[in-house]
Amino acid sequence: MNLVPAWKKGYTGKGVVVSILDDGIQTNHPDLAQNYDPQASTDINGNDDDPMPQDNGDNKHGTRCAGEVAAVAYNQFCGIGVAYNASIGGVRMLDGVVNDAVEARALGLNPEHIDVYSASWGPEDDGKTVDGPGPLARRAFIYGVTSGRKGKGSIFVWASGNGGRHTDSCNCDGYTNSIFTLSISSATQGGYKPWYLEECSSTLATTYSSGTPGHDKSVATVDMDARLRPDHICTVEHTVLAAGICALALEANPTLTWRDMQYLVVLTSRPQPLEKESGWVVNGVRRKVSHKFGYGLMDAGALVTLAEKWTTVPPQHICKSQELIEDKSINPGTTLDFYMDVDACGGTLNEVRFLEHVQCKISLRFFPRGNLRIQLTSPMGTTSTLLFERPRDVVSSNFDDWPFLSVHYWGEKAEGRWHLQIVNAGNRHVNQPGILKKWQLIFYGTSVNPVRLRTPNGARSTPWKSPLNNIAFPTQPQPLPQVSNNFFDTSDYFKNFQNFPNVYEFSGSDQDPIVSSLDGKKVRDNNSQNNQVDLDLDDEQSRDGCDEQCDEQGCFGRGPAKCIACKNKRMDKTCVSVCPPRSYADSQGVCQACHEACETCTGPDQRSCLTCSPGHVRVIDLDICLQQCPEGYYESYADKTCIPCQPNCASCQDRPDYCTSCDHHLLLYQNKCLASCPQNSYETDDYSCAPCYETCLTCTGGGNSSQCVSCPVGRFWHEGRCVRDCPAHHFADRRHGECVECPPGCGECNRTTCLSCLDDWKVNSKGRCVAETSDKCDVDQYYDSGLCKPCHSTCDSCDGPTEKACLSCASPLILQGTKCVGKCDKGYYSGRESQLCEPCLHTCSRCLSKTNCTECRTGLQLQSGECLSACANGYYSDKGACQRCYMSCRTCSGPGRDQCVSCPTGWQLLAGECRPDCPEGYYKTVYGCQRCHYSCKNCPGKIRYNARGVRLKYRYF
Ligand SMILES: [Ca+2]
Ligand SMILES: [Ca+2]
Ligand SMILES: [Ca+2]
Repeated sequence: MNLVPAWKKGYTGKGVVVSILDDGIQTNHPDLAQNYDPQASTDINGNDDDPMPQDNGDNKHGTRCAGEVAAVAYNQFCGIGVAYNASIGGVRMLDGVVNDAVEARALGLNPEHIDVYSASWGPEDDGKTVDGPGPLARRAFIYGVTSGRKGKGSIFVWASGNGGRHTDSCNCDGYTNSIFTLSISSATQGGYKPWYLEECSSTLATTYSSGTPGHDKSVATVDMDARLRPDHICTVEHTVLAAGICALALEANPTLTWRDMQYLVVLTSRPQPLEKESGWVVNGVRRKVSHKFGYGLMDAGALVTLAEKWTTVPPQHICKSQELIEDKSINPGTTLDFYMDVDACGGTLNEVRFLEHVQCKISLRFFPRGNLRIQLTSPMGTTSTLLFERPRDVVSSNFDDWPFLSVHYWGEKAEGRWHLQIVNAGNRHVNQPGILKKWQLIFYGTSVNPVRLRTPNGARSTPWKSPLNNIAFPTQPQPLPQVSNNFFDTSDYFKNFQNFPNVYEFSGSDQDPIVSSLDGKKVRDNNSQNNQVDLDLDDEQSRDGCDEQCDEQGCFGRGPAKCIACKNKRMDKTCVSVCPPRSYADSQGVCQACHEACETCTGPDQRSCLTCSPGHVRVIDLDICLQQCPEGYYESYADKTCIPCQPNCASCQDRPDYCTSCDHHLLLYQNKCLASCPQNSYETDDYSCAPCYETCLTCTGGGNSSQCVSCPVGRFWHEGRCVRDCPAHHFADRRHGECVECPPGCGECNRTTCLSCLDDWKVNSKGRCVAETSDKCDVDQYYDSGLCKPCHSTCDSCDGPTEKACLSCASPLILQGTKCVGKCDKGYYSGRESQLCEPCLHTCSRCLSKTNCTECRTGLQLQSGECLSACANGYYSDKGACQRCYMSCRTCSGPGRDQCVSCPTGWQLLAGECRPDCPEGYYKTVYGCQRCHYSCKNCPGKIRYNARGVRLKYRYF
């Protein structure tokens, strides 16, 4: 990974802070202790500041990594060895229940101080899960990239996953599939893919893992919490290693933003050491990229060299295509092709001409989902696989607005025809066609050439003269020369980089002394550090006739540009009374440009906006301006704000409580996210509720009339159906709403007593029907063809020879149907007064009495002796039995106090907990607690203030 050149340049991570979000780190290790940074550390599991791991055998990997790191100071296989002067902290968070709130606390720890967060966890790597961060973690990501590192953005280095042995796809993991995370895969020392590698199009680059054969095998058996990826010796190291390399780049250039870092990794990673593995393609800007390794092995030498010369990329534009509602059926055995012509928001503020990330948001239903392969081809001809087949994914059938991410189009143009392909490529049998409901493309990138390097003498090449000039990327796919293997030979790295035809070309020679950086952060020249105007020594100084904007020191000529110093503010070299719009006065009184996202502001960065620029929307709870509302928010068009969806909604529309998808497998029903489906509906395999057949009250499935569980008043359950009249020889049990079969020979009955008998039968003294012929014989005999024959020994009376022809039993046996048994079988109970085994209610598989079930039929939930299709409010289902929710929850998904899904009236839901009121730092809305502005400790709600106490001009509900 070419570390020596970076170290030779003197970069060791000094001044850069890295935090490892895992199960803790060994803070007192002799070699780690001197770099240990308590401000980059906390213990969420232990609720204290010391992230020292528990020494109980299960939580070794943080410790082990720290140990291995420390063992070799220059160990090139561990991140801290890589950046051996970086400050290192750790967050202990995986050694306990990991939920949204825990994740958000870790991701949001001290973002002003921590530069790089390293994480290697996410949804279960079982090859069938599709899940991502919850609302709080999502917000922590957005806040991190927009406001962390004083607005330059936190760097989240993320492992692409370890589910290779379950053929998992990292694009089904919403953490690594996020644009905010720098996703890192791993390779063996020999340059091959390790057995646990997951392939996907969101992986950016690769580092070596220190995996050794034999070692790898043992870890497959480690049993861990479902939220965790299986423990592995490489899991931590390879992301920590990438984090370490990022730390070197940040030391080389502390102004790098989170997007700059991704650019640098794309541009400097090397495919060559990993080309023994198949699957490399050359994209439209002639870079090799792979689903296994992204853009290749990270190269620390090249990264710091490029970082030194790097100029912050222009602001991110986000262009959303239309949402194409297809509603096309996906037939087994076919390949479906869909096309979309996009203009990349040309001519608007959102225009994207140079791509970074591309998301393809898809809603579809197909069973089994794991059979599908989804591919997307760009206008420049690059095909990226958004989803590989996952043979184990046979439990679910849907993707709901899932934003598949590809980084393979980086640098390409967005405009043109995109081609989406859905292939039923797996081996599983498919019973019925699926449906592609809709898809949408979201382009992230810039409208101007993003790559502008500083020339060696320190001046910058002229940035973006005109958006129409200097289009550096080829606009058409052309036959291209192969990328040579020594292209990234680091000895001559930069020369090659410059000379490489047409790729990320930077050009121009006009040097502008006052270059403002593209995010609006003014780069001041050395002469204008304060409010003093440059003095021209030849000019005569005077105190008379000076412009009114000059202060008492006077001037050296007429007009506001000739002041010695300014009375109020200064813009460029002119004194002004107030700074113009789209600027603010810095501490020296000099007007500086606002961030591009701000129309008016109090500082240079994105979170200092007072009002947003045209084409921008304000994310109200984070108080930042963005081009588009992020996931989990909806846009209020009237006041151009992004309002968070209600807790539990993954996405919503028009209102916080009008959910269009749900978090963490809650059920979507009538645009609400519920813990269980209401009566008259049942849970489908894609986590929504569908109505029962009209005659059922509750049901286990829909569509046809034979999946009823219980019936409305006036109907009776009979073999899965709800009927108005029970069939012949059945008793309509009004109390229990079911039809009960009469005893043998009965025409009509009343529970267990015959009221009338069939022809040729008559009621005997015990209220049972016996054959007319029976009184020709003794009680324990039956009549057959003119002869009296003995009953089976278990019967007291009978109408045939076998044990299944009893009409009554010899004491102490009891009658179950037509058989005498010592004890009632499963599904029957013995009534206390009658010597009969009576059938349980149709919903029970075991019972003590008609109304006291102890075990339910499959798919039903046992609640206080009743078998229901769903647990009552206040209960959740634990393996078929309803258990009580924590006392503060109205409904819940588990027993914990933070597993509430809804709250009692008047209570507030926050991070899964119901509280009588919103905690400090939040304020109350009808949709739950919302976070106060980051500068407030507490806030009243409707009126919100920015950092300087200025009242903001927007309305909240
Ligand atoms: Ca602790
Ligand atoms: Ca995974
Ligand atoms: Ca990512």
